[in-house]
Amino acid sequence: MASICQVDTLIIDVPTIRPHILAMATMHQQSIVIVRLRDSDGIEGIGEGTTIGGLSYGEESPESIKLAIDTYIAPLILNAGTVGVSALMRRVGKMVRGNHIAKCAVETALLDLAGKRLGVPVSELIGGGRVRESLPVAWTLASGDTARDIAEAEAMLDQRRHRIFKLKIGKRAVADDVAHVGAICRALGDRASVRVDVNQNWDEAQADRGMGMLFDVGVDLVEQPIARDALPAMARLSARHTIPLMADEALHGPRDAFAIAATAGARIFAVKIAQSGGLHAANDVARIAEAAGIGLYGGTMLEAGVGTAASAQLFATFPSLAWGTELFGPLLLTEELLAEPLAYADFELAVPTGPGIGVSLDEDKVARLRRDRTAPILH
Ligand code: MUC
Ligand code: MG
Repeated sequence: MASICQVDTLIIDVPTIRPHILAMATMHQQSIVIVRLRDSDGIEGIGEGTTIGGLSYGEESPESIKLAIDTYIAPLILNAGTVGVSALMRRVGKMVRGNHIAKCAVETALLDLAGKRLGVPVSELIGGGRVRESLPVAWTLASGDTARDIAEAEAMLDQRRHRIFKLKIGKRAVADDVAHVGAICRALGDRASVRVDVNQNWDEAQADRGMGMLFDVGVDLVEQPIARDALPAMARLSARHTIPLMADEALHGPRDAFAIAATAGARIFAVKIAQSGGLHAANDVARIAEAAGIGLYGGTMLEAGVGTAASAQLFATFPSLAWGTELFGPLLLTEELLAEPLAYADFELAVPTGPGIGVSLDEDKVARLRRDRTAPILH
């Protein structure tokens, strides 16, 4: 039986197409951790672990993701068989606490390899199998400027690329944020769905006021308005407001999903493979949501092509995906890292159909952009 005989990791820094302004950080670049596995038959599996804004979004950084894999996870999977990915990741989970993004990157690479060996896409290896071939994709307006955001949204509508827009707020006073969002809602009218993400930056009183005002200007949902561990306050806000609250940072896998569902803390879950700790854990989050009558949204950590393809493989198995996805990460970057870019058309992303996660890296790009390269590339 084939076994894993090589585990490599590398970090790639790619500038964003414009500054991406979130409540806790302004991104000028994205740092992508790539994992490559090779088995004893020479077959490769690839995975990605990516976070947002260094350590400002969560407890893992690009550097800690790489270190956790190199030092602690790689020795646990070296010489393991190439099938039984779920059982292998359970063993890893017993030896490595937390580090969900690192685990997701490794699990993705294991699933990619398993899918290639079996000749099937990863969507056939998880959940109940693939039920959709394309996914609606939102775009985030986060330039910090109302007129520029409206122009960006109009361009996306013209190109038929996005008709769902997520606005990053929470940095300015509540009334200023609502004025910004209201102007965008008025400009787009019923041509688009407008949502907001506060990235935990309000307290309960601000959230109460903000959610009421955002409902009045026509916003469709409010993502993570308050701190991720403020579950009683999330439940009070969900009970008080018609506008649905979507959990994001509060959701670090099935246990959080169960706690939020049990306390009616959110009406929508942003399911993220990285934050959940891998595709299987994210699938469990989705199953809990379904059982509780909570709507599903396919979230992102602004991954590049590998992580985005892996997320798409999982979201393609969700029977219901009422709120669409935000799998636009590669489009925010100035460099395409895939040999064949993902296909976005008619407001949707086509789920790759090839074996594994269905994408491969542009090796020249990776060699040129990897952080640890020692020699300049000669053109
Ligand atoms: C987040 O908090 O949801 C997703 C889209 C985006 O622009 O930022 C991310 C992070
Ligand atoms: Mg969010």
